[in-house]
Amino acid sequence: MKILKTLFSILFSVLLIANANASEKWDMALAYGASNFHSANAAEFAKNVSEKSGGKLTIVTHPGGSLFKGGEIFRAVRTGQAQMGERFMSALGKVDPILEIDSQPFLATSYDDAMKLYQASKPAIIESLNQKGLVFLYAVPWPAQGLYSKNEINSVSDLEGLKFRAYNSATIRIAELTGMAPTKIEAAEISQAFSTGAVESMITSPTTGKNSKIWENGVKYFYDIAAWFPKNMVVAHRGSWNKLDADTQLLIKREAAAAEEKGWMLSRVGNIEDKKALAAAGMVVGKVNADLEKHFQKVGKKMAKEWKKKAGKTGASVLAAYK
Ligand code: PCA
Repeated sequence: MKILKTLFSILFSVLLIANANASEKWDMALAYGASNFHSANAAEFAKNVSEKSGGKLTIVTHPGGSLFKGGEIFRAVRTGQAQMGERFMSALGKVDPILEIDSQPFLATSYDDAMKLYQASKPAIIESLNQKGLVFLYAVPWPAQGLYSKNEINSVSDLEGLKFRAYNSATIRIAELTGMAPTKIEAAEISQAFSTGAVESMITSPTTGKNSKIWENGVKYFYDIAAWFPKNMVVAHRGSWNKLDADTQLLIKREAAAAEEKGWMLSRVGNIEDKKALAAAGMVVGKVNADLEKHFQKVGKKMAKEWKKKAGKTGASVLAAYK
């Protein structure tokens, strides 16, 4: 009897351990608020994977920078502190210039071109991330980027000297070439930066302006420049990925493809609806005038040259594939 009891208890422990190995819990770090469409889409992706994995994998999303802030997520996933995360791709230009291709002004100015650029750059992006121990899963663009300002902007001289919130090297460069004073600030800190007067202008989507209720901080004007559609990407830590069985990996890939398709659709909707929301909140929503358009085109040309130099052979072949 005693032997039998011991045998049972050993068997029970073995089963417990096996079960623990079979069920993984992953943390997915998200920088943007839960109601942002990227975060909502990621939450749905995580839920679908968790439900369909048959208890083998549960992905828990942490929106609003609650696990890691936007600026920390890439490193956190690289080191496996988070098994999965979403990061604004073009903020990683210093890691690899190919990651900032989608923030080059006037390279892709419509969703169709943004998709073409994405397809042309995807193999190089996947390869670059692979070398850094990351598995690329999906990428979704923000709506077209526009200029926000506390004051009316009718000429380049209205922009000169303005304190400008930047989100990557490209927006810092635009500011420099325009005579503005840039500071890099994550989306989560936008409201505070405007309300304290640390900044008075920025370029971002109507979505991010809406999400940060930018009109409550004295920002009255939105000018639709629509010169690029920067993307968020979702990546996984390769070491964690390798621990999953082939079925679960396939499930994640399938759900990632579905999330990507849905995300692009949500972005298109936001590109129209979120501008309406800014106007409904009392903001003046319009286009930049011809003079400003010409200025930004000029800035774009200069930046294109600079980026080509930085991005070398890989950049050149991606541009060739795009065109
Ligand atoms: N919103 C993010 C990135 C691009 C966008 O539209 C931000 O402003 O940080």
